[in-house]
Amino acid sequence: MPLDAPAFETPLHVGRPNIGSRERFLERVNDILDRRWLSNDGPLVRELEERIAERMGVRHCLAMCNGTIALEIAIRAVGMRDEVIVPSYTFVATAHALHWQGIVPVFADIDPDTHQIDPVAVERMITPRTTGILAVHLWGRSAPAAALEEIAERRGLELIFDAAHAFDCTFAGRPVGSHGRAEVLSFHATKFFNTIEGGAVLTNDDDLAERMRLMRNFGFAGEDNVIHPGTNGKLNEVSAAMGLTNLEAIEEVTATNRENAEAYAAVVSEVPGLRALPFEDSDRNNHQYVVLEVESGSQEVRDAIVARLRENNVLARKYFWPGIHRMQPYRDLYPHAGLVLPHTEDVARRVIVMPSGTAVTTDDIRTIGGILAEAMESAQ
Ligand code: T4K
Repeated sequence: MPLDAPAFETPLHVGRPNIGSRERFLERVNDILDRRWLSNDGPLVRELEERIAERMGVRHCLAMCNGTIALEIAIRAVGMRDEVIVPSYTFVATAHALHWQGIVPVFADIDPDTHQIDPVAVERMITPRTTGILAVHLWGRSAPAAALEEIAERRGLELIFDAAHAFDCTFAGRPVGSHGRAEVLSFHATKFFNTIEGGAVLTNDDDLAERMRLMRNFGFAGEDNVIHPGTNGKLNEVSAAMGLTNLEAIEEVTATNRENAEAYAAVVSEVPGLRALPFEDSDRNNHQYVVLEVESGSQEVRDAIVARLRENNVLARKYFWPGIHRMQPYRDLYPHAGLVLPHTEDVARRVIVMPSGTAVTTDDIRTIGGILAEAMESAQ
């Protein structure tokens, strides 16, 4: 092999889809074609909703066409308006969902150790216009739910969670679905569990569930009877077929992810200056996101490592750099936001998210460990 050949011939991606049995998926698609029922509250969507609600121990699971629309519907359904507090260190969809609903996202800083929104910072950002908090269980790790619930209760604010990364997770014994008024999942192709595109809102609130059920189907309460303003948030049957098939494989995916996370932690422990974000052992986690940090916080070193990985076809990502507050639609709204978001800025500079999932093996990770060690040495 020539010296400059990449370590991997085929690229290793972050977010390579985890896919269950091809045969079961195709069987289900055949059934869909026979039934000629492709969307609008189809039988597979209903089955998927029931299975997810049962697994998460929640009264209602409302499947949606994607996580972003699910967020928008939840935000509207709980009555958020004016200003809502949200982390800047998350995927841009979290803030876009508010902005798209005419709400001003007000960014609160994070805890640098956990990367989760900091309740003290949340409290600091509350103004007379604040109507709610949209927290994120980033990386499938727990947002400080109990502290946020206490603030929301005391200050009379709505609280919902973006749980896009947290499918099948349990935090301090509480499954996702039980925090705040509602929790929103993404089933995008890149997620631990996917329906190609898709998402859901989980809630134990019957009235809220009913409102969201109307909202996702144009407000229809039966043929010719529209009783609520609504949009099209429906999941289709082929996506539900993918979901049901992938649901049958999630124990396997979790086991693989966990093995990969442990393999990364082991190789990274041999590389001075790098660390892996740990998991809480008391929580059930899907281990989908393997998050490394450059301890010095040097963006140059982080970028050099990512570049070296990519030369070797290891397509690591700088999620969620540079922070939403530095992205064009929000930068102009908050030119000085960086001053109140020091930990967001610091963490965004140091993080590298590594490829994992069922397309990556522990042998691959050993090879990646070698690349990381060499890249770190030459970057310093
Ligand atoms: N809230 C949070 C906290 C989120 O992370 C997200 C989505 C949302 C809300 C919104 O949920 P959705 O509306 O998406 O359901 C990707 C995903 O598109 C996005 O869903 C996800 N978060 C985000 C973390 O990652 P990009 O812009 O990084 O996508 P892209 O095209 O660069 O692909 C990511 C990687 O996945 C690449 O390495 C390629 C690989 N990939 C992707 C697809 C679609 C594959 O290997 N196969 C595929 O089929 O946003």
